[in-house]
Amino acid sequence: MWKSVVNLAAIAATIDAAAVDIRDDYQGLVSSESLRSTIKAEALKVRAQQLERFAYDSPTKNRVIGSEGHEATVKYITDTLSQYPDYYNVSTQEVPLNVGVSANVTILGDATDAYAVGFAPSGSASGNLVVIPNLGCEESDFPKNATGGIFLISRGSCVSGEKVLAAKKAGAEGVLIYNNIEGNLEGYSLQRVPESDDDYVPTAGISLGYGKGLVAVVNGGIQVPVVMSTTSKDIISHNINVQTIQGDPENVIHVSGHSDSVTQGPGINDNGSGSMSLLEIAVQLTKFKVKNAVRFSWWTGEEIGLMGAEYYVKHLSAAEKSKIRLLLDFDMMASPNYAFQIYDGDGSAYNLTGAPGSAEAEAEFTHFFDEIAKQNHTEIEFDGRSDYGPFLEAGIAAGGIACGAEAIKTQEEFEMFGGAAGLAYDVNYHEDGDNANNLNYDAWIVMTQAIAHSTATYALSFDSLPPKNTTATRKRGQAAMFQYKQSASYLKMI
Ligand SMILES: *[C@@H]1O[C@H](CO)[C@@H](O)[C@H](O)[C@H]1NC(C)=O
Ligand SMILES: *[C@@H]1O[C@H](CO)[C@@H](O)[C@H](O)[C@H]1NC(C)=O
Ligand SMILES: *[C@@H]1O[C@H](CO)[C@@H](O)[C@H](O)[C@H]1NC(C)=O
Ligand SMILES: *[C@@H]1O[C@H](CO)[C@@H](O)[C@H](O)[C@H]1NC(C)=O
Ligand SMILES: *[C@@H]1O[C@H](CO)[C@@H](O)[C@H](O)[C@H]1NC(C)=O
Ligand SMILES: *[C@@H]1O[C@H](CO)[C@@H](O)[C@H](O)[C@H]1NC(C)=O
Ligand SMILES: CC(=O)N[C@H]1CO[C@H](CO)[C@@H](O)[C@@H]1O
Repeated sequence: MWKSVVNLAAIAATIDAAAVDIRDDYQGLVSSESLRSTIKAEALKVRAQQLERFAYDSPTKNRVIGSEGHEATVKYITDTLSQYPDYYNVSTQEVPLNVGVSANVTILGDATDAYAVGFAPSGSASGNLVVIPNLGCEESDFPKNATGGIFLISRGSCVSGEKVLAAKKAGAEGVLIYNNIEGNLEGYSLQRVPESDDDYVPTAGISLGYGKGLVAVVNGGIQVPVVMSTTSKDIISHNINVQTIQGDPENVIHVSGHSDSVTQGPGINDNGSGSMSLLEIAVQLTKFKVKNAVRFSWWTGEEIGLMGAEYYVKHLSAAEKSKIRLLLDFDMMASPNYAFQIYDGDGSAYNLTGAPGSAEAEAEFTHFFDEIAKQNHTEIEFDGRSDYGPFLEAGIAAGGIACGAEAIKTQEEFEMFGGAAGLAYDVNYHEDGDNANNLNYDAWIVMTQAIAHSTATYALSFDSLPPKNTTATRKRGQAAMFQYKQSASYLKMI
């Protein structure tokens, strides 16, 4: 709350410099304890419910990129922080994206249920079906002598975009991707190859059952003619970047989450919880002075392949990259069957490390859980699976925490955190049940306190991090990304 002032004109002259000093609840220089004390479960709940309304008010009932629910989310965050013009510089960055609209596929003369794959262009293709063995991740899976045709490939093991690029190279006119688990591919966010230009052929998705049936028919020696047309559209989506006007802009603590959901549900834990933790912390931070500049970002297009973060990092100059001392990324913060997981930035658990500073970030979160929250914690692979991936690859130190997605809680974790062993951390992961009622608010408040702790700690000082060193870190990030691409968690995402 701002103090009401009698003489607005008189105060206006000085308000710029003194703005933060006249808040009723202004509390001076930030500290971990003071910022943590401003975090209230009730406020988080209100924000989660707000996001859920955006999703449910949207015709598509989600907050996927290009939807009204996502646009409303972006507007809500920017409007909220634009209320502090003396404290934050709020800007949005246009991110051009391609999303699937519709696909019509006729097989053996019959129209079939098929879904447009967002990364592929609008277009038509026809030809006989060519079954690609294995999973189409190796060049050797593809025929050397194909002259056109619609290639049928199973989802799985590598990014769908890689398969389609390889198919095109091998002469495909179009591609049908069938699911590798039960069900059709409606609402899946099959991923493009990061950084590649959109040079794909028309691609549509079909169900596992239908795909397997077609494999059997073609392998039985029957020619299967396919006629397909797909529509996708270019949209402009937005990253939100907000930076404190105070604080040293040459030494930035960068705190981020993502603003979009998948198609299947409102996306309140994944990953509305992380983005609302950030928003609440950004609002509360306005009560305090900082020494280092604090930047908050909400990325778009995470769910279709880290598009927003990738775009952001790609457009950062070397000088801008070197200002970011540490990137902290927060995604699912309120999983119902949670575990407190810290990114293994020192590689002690999974043998993957990031730029110098990543190990220290892990140690800071460990300190928080051990000494402040007095909670158990585990480590998760520092594999680039979320928006910190592009930063890792660019040699920027990174860290973060998570509460668990679709993986199963072990007996040992059950003993550490309670909940249920043998069940997913979040049974609603990427489903319509991922709403405000299914959040674990106890976990969420601890996680948000952890974000507040790290934000305040680095807003005060980077003394605990190694000095800036912009050389020779990129390799490590790239090694991590390479290893990541063979990891089980990656295989589930594509
Ligand atoms: C605010 O941010 C924009 C975009 O990053 C930048 O161009 C501009 O210079 C910033 N303004 C201030 C006052 O820092
Ligand atoms: C294409 O190559 C495969 C093996 O490489 C061969 O079995 C097949 O007969 C060839 N097809 C044509 C049309 O040449
Ligand atoms: C698919 O068919 C529907 C109904 O005929 C039509 O409205 C839509 O534009 C078609 N889409 C494509 C990609 O051809
Ligand atoms: C860790 O990874 C490095 C390089 O990727 C490898 O040389 C080393 O053997 C690994 N260590 C363990 C314990 O797996
Ligand atoms: C931490 O885990 C141990 C089991 O490994 C359990 O006995 C203890 O109660 C847990 N502590 C908290 C604070 O949950
Ligand atoms: C920067 O890092 C590289 C590799 O980790 C190291 O060889 C080099 O000595 C470091 N430079 C400075 C100034 O610390
Ligand atoms: C696609 C997806 O699941 N997005 C992210 C949601 O949050 C989890 C946990 O942090 C990430 O692992 C996911 O990548």
